[in-house]
Amino acid sequence: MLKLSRVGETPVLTPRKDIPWEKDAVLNCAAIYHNHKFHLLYRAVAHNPGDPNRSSIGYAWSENGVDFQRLEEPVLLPGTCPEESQGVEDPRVVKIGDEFYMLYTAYDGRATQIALAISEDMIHWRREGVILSNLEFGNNKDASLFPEKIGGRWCMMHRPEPNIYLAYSDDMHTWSDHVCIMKQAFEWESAKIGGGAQPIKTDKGWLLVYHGVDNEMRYRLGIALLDLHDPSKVIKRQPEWILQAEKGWEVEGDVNNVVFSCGAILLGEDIWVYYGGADTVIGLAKGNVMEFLEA
Ligand code: BMA
Repeated sequence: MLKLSRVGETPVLTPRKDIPWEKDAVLNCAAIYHNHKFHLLYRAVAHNPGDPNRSSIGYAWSENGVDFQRLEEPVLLPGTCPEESQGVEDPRVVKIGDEFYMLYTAYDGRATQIALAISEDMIHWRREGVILSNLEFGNNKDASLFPEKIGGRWCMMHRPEPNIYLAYSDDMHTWSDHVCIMKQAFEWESAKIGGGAQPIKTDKGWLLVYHGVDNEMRYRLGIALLDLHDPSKVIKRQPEWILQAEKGWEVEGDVNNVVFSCGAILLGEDIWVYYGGADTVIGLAKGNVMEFLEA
């Protein structure tokens, strides 16, 4: 059974109190290994009177995956278009060709919709706008692209509550053939499930770290494997969670009892899972996935 082990006792990223746009929380980051470096696109939150929960996206990088440097300025700011007036949240990034594709949650204070941005360097992002609106499935979140075409089309994972769906597209702007691929199955995910990290390609299938929420609103992480050629087929899914909130900084924060991932990196046999702790800091936990992949 796979259980993740935390790397160290403390988070790898905490909010910089003197930086207005990230002074209150850093959480839920995309993670990519590229050019021998670890890159995070992370959600940063500022709570201000009259504007209580505004999210931007920041960029951090590291040689060893644990000690990060950060830019002073966010790479994506909310408020540049009406759909994002209150926030840009929970980025998930994949590399396609020479570019990085980010799906994130556009939040206008009411609706959550899926938006796309593209970058060559992870710092300058070109907005492509909302690609899955709330008119189709209601509020939607937890979306990630797959990093390559499947059966000749782009594939996206998304989450109209409470289950995980796939959708397909020729151009990344019009999505069809929505299909529910995973429903809540275990007690620890009895309220809802949703995508976590971007799908990671292995020779056994697409490795998916996802989240489950129980009836007490505790967020845990789980792991599943999707068929390489038809990811709507779930090959296996571990009944037990792989990470739950246990450390003080996962148990208590902006939202208590939350571990929530938007990005993971597979290096050799180990998966490195970056996750938000209590919606306030970013932690890192690792685990060897060979047994899960081969069992
Ligand atoms: C989900 C998302 C995440 C957040 C989690 C726990 O719905 O909004 O951004 O980490 O709730 O609050």
